[in-house]
Amino acid sequence: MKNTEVATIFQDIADFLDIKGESPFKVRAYQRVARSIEHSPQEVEQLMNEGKLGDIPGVGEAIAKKITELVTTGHLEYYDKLRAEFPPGVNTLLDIPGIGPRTAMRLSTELEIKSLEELEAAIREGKVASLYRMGDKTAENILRHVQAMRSKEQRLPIGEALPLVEDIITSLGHCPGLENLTSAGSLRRFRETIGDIDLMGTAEDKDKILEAFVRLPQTKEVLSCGGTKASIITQADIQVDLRVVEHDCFGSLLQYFTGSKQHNITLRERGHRQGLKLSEYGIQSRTTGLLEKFATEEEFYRRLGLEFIPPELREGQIEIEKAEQWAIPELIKLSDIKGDLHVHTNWSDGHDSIEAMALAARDLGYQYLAITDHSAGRGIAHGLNEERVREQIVQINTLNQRLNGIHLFSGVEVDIRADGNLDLPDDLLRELDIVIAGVHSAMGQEEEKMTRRILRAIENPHVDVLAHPTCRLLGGREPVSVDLEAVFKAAARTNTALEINSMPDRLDLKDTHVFRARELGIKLLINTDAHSTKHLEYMRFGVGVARRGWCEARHVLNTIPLAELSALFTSPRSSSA
Ligand code: DGT
Ligand code: CA
Ligand code: CA
Repeated sequence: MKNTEVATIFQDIADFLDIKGESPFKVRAYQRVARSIEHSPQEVEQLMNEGKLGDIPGVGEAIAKKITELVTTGHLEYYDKLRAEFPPGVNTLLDIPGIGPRTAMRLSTELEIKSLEELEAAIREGKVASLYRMGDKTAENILRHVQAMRSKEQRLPIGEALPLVEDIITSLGHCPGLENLTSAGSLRRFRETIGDIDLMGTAEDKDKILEAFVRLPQTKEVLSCGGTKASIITQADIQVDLRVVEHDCFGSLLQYFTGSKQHNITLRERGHRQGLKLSEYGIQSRTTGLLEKFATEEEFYRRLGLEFIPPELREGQIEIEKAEQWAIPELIKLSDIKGDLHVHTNWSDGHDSIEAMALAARDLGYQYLAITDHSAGRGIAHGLNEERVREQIVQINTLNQRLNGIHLFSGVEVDIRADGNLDLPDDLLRELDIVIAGVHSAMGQEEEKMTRRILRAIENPHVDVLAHPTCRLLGGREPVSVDLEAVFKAAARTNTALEINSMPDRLDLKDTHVFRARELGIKLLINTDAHSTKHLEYMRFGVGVARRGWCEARHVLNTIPLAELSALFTSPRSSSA
């Protein structure tokens, strides 16, 4: 639980007690605790673990007990009981961030609002703003929180969010005077799903840019516009915030709003120990009050004695420690990828011919492409049987003689049957350059059975790669139950590569899995699993996941040049490294 959340609970308690007419001393005691927690440079959880809650001003034994209960269980009985004394409508409104007991009471008693919908309607009708001492600003603020709550409920997969943002960036790119337009937040960090989209830019005339932004064809609804920021809801029902500032403070703005929140908190605590106060405006000396501005993130991090940290690593894990030691790895880039080793053609369930796929791959600057159509397993339409695989090998050889600038590897995506057997015989698999094995059916197996099944496939010496290891579909299918650690160990032992599948709804392995696999020294492949020439462009999503998993080019097999890879494929797997 974060300090702000804990502080909010104690502020709410103060308000409840006040509404109930309790002694002002008691009310003020809770207010004081709320404020000290909010401004504490250290997380209360950490203080609690160190037995130092008493160090927080205003915290005595009784409050320390309440904090401990709250932080360890996520609940506070005393608070729940207080809440229960108030009508249910009040409690519904209380769940909206930015609405405390006082406002909730007023909305409930003066306007008889009991639900989110009623609240939103009342705001739109101007009823909330016309309440005594409420006003437009407060009402607008509440509306923003209500809408933020809604959009938090549905996170957009990055595969949908990224093109949307690129569209907006292209449209806005025509605005004269707007520079440095870039995304921040979870999108820039390349998280697999995006809550809302944060854009940053610099300009002299901010108003003009913000007005152009809210008038974009993508805009469905304008939430706010003015000062340095505008917020819209797009046609795709996702919120986009644009912030525009002057050049000289762009670095700290971008850094702050790229987050993650945890990264920023850790950074801020570190700054605090250095006598510095970090914010979106810059870095302020806590002794002199002097504010330094930063035009770039590089300068911002350097001022803190840190190496630049790529956004994909900013999750508040080990990145700050590594940056202190100047040991941030050179992450893999899309341009490091020399070929795609998992694609389908119209021989199985793909749309395009082998040749069309080859030419599209060449256009992307690749040196090689592996054709890996499906085997004729259960539940796979148009899978290839033994005979068709042999025919395809012949065709690939012919094409290789004719095509310049791209080499085709012959391969297959062989189905791992429910019992762990493969769909095609070993003597055929031996003839192929690359064999990818994957689960495509019986996904509901219990963990032990699924793990045994996958291990069995990995143990087969002809299997070079395990495809989409967890089979999850983002927003569609939960991952299969499998002991991934056992799979990783087996992959490491047998020198089987694991795939990062770049299909935007798969992204499988995911970032944290990639991190672990890389730690264990497992070879990774970034493939698209393309079923058409267009899909080959999904490679960037897999590269993003690999970067979040701290991968350098050397961790990824399909960054090596054709000659080296060919040599790998012709030697037996045990000696390939
Ligand atoms: P999302 O939108 O849920 O996918 O995730 P983010 O990371 O884009 O989060 P968002 O849009 O709420 O805020 C953007 C960044 O702004 C966030 O990553 C870090 C910064 N930020 C927002 N709220 C706070 C805060 O309360 N404290 C700190 N230190 N940073 C914050
Ligand atoms: Ca965001
Ligand atoms: Ca945001």
